[in-house]
Amino acid sequence: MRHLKILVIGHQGVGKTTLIKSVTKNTISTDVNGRTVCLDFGTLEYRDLKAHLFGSPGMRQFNLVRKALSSGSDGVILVVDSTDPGSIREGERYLRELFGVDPPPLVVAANKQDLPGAIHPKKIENILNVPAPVFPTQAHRGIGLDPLIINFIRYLGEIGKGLNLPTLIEKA
Ligand SMILES: Nc1nc2c(ncn2[C@@H]2O[C@H](COP(=O)(O)OP(=O)(O)O)[C@@H](O)[C@H]2O)c(=O)[nH]1
Ligand SMILES: [Mg+2]
Repeated sequence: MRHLKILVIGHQGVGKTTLIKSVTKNTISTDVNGRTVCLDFGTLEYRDLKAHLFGSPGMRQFNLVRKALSSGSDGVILVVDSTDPGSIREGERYLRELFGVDPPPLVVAANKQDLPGAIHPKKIENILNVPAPVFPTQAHRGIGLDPLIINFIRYLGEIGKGLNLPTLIEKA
C-alpha cells in the first residue's frame, strides 16, 4: 500500500468539509458552528494507493494551522465557490502563502455549480494564475467528485501512464 497526502484548501464556506465527507467513509471533522476550526480528515483507497485527505480551515485566523497541515503534501485540491470570485482570489492567496512559487500538483474543484451565476470551470481556469485542471462539482450532492479525486490519485500515483495534469479533465 502506498500512501499519498492530499491537502484540501480554500476559503471558508466553499465546501471543503462537504467534499471530504462525501469522498471518504471515515471522515473526522472538527466543526464548531459550521466552521472547521482545525481540520477534516478522511482516507480513501484506490488500487494499491491510500489517499489521506487533510482539509484545512478556511478562516484567515488559522493560517498557522494551515501551514502545519500543509507540510509534505503530495498534492493539493483547491476548492472554490464558483459564484464568488473572491473565493478564487483567496484560494490562490492560501496556495502562495503555503507553497510559494513551487506548489505540489494541483487540481481545482469549481464547487457550487448548481447555483445561479456560477462561473464556468473553463473561465475559472483562465482566471487562475496557476495552471491546473478545473473540475465542475456540486459537493453537497456528490456530483463531479469522483472524476476529480480518482483521476488525481491516479495521477499522483503515476498509475495512469502518460496522464498529465492539464489533460486530466479530458479523461474525466
Ligand atoms: N449549493 C451548494 N451548496 C454547497 C455545495 N457544497 C457545499 N455546500 C454548502 O456550503 C456550506 C459550506 O460547506 P462546508 O463544507 O462547511 O464549507 P468549508 O468551510 O469549505 O468546509 C454548507 O452549507 C454546504 O452544505 C454545492 O456544491 N452547492
Ligand atoms: Mg470546513
